[in-house]
Amino acid sequence: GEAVPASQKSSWASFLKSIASFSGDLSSLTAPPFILSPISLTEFPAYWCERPELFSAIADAKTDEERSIAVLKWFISTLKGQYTSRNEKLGSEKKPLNPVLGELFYGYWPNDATNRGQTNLIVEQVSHHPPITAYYIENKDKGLSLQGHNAQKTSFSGGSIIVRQIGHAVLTVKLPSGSTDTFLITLPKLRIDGLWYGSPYIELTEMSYIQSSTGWLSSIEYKGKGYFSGKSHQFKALLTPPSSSYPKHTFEGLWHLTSKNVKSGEDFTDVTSPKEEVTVANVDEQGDWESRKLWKFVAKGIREGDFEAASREKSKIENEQRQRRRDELAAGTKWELKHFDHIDSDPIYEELGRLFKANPSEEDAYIYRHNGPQFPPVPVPPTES
Ligand code: 0T9
Repeated sequence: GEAVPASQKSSWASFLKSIASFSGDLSSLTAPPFILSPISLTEFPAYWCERPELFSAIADAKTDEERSIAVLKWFISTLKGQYTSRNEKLGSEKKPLNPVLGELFYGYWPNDATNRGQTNLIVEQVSHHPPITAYYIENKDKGLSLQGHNAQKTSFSGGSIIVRQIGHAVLTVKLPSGSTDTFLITLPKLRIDGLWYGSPYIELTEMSYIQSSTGWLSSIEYKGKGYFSGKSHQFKALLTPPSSSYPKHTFEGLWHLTSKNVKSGEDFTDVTSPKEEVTVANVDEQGDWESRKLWKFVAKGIREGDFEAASREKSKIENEQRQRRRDELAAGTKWELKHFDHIDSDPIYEELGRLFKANPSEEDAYIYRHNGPQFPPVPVPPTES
């Protein structure tokens, strides 16, 4: 492989062997330095809102149909960030830092002159083994919230890592009438290709769904190279009206570039312009459990190529965690989550999932306790006149 540094070829080969003969939690496997990312998985929920104007536009839709289209447009426009941004930023998909139990990530996107409202992000690592990340994203000004959690089941097939995403997201839209439109969002399956050459990248496969409580349903199909147009990162989404079996709208294109409304020929999504990264407090102002503070020295080691320092600092964190678990066991106490309550079965998932025969038919959830930090209120910049 060309992307693998000569000195790490044998360690990459043995890493690939270990993932091939392994199923379960990949995050705990030790990988060679060149493939390590200095960013923790707790930062990933920020990908949901890096186009804040598309998120806030959901609140401005006039009808149930328009709202479902706006949700689909926002969702498709997040995929580039979620699944290809590490390739752009770090050169390839890389192994993220494996969050510790209780790790936190806070951030926000400020309001602006268009009055899109401020959007806040609260993330907590609610399980270490298996890794589970819970998040809550809220634009109070617009009456929008997104609550979800993420876990993965991985396997190895035909030289690729197959990742089934466990978890879902629930988007709640407060309508001017006082009622709400609730959307259940399921997550696509991933295939991680390019492993052999040491330059992993993600392709999406199979289907995901967005079911509105008004009855509108988006069914999104993902295809990569070798299908349909032969290009990478293709999708086709059908939007079906309440209790109908025929789609009214079809959207098609490349989720990392542009797409179109097939019938009208109008442009649908376009993510070729820069996205807006989440605003996060300086590391020095962060609490000890906040991701960038917690991983500061590990991340520094990885960024500067000082992998001995990185692994020393990582061991410190892991030993401290092991000691905590031992102390809890001895004291008969257990770790308390800070921002979320766990429920065994999510009634929204069950109710909306039934409408499109979601598989599985039940999922658990983490419900936000509305006890997040105070985010700095950001003054709206004056409009030019
Ligand atoms: C939720 C996303 C998820 C998290 C990541 C599979 C993966 C961990 C989970 C699913 C986000 O909304 C979207 C994007 C990327 C996913 C990660 C890609 C990845 O490789 C890791 C796994 C755990 C690995 O690190 C595998 C080993 C690595 C050497 C391959 C690059």
